[in-house]
Amino acid sequence: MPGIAPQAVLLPLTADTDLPSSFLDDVISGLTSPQKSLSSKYFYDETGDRLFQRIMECEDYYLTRCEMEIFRDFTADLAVPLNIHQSAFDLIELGAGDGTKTRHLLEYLERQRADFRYLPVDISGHILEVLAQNLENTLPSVNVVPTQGDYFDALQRICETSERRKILLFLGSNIGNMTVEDCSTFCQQLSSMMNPGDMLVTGFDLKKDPKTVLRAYDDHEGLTREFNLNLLRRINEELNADFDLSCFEHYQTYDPGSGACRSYLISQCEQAVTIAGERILFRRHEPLFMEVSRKFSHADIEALAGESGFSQISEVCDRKGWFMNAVWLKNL
Ligand code: AVJ
Repeated sequence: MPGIAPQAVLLPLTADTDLPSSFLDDVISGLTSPQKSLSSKYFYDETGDRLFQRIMECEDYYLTRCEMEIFRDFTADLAVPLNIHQSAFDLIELGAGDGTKTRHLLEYLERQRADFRYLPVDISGHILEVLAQNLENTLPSVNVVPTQGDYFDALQRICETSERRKILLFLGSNIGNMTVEDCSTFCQQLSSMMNPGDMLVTGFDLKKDPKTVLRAYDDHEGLTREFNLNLLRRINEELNADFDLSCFEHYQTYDPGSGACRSYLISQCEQAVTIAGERILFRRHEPLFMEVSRKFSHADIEALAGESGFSQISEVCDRKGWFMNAVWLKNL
């Protein structure tokens, strides 16, 4: 396996959970339901990855910069509640990506001579190779064990092979893309796989001036618009469909009460789209729901911890108070 640090051992790869057939099934089922929708988990093909990279760098999208500030400038605030000298532990990152934020924490743990392994988990084998290579070059003494695959499958395999205390990282406000129910189920499922004393660090985007939130998803450069339209292009390419991208317009909403920021593509005319032989009709101005990015209050976050079997032991925010990394301890 080229590009993997020598000390890294790749656990057996799981089956790819995103086979074209389930992609097609999900697309058809979303487009034939009364409220048409597509799943934002399909945004991230190669072009989608590149567009999201540009979104993270753009002026209007503040989330990444805020969380980076926490990891870079408040590393100790984040790390102290983790009790890093209590015992050897596995630091498991769900959806690690290229690990740019985590690097600050890893450097800190190294300096503190904590006894730990870093286990990044990602659906993308490619990004894990990039991550492992970067860490080998810059932090060669950290023991890195990448795992490719679905979060719960990967976590299951890690639990079967290690008895150590677990500290889980789930960053980037990825939790915001789940509905209220899915989010609750997800946290409970994580909790059920953890032991008392294990911890979970999650990144939450906080409720704030609604205009600031809306702007992040309706940016001046039109990147979010392109990001959404890219999924239609991907469906055309991979599922043999004929979406006319010029007949859909991006429409973003933010509801400051619930904290749901939603994106839609609005059909500009009455039209038919064919996908793998199936004809889908769109009315003029019919919305196609693409993604929810939920925003949380401090109280929302503590309540979520409580209902999922955790106690919140610490919260660290950026200077503007726009983003929070919450540290949860798995209850006895
Ligand atoms: C990667 C899920 C954190 O919801 O803020 C960015 C994805 N969508 N712009 C988010 C996204 C539109 C992003 N997350």
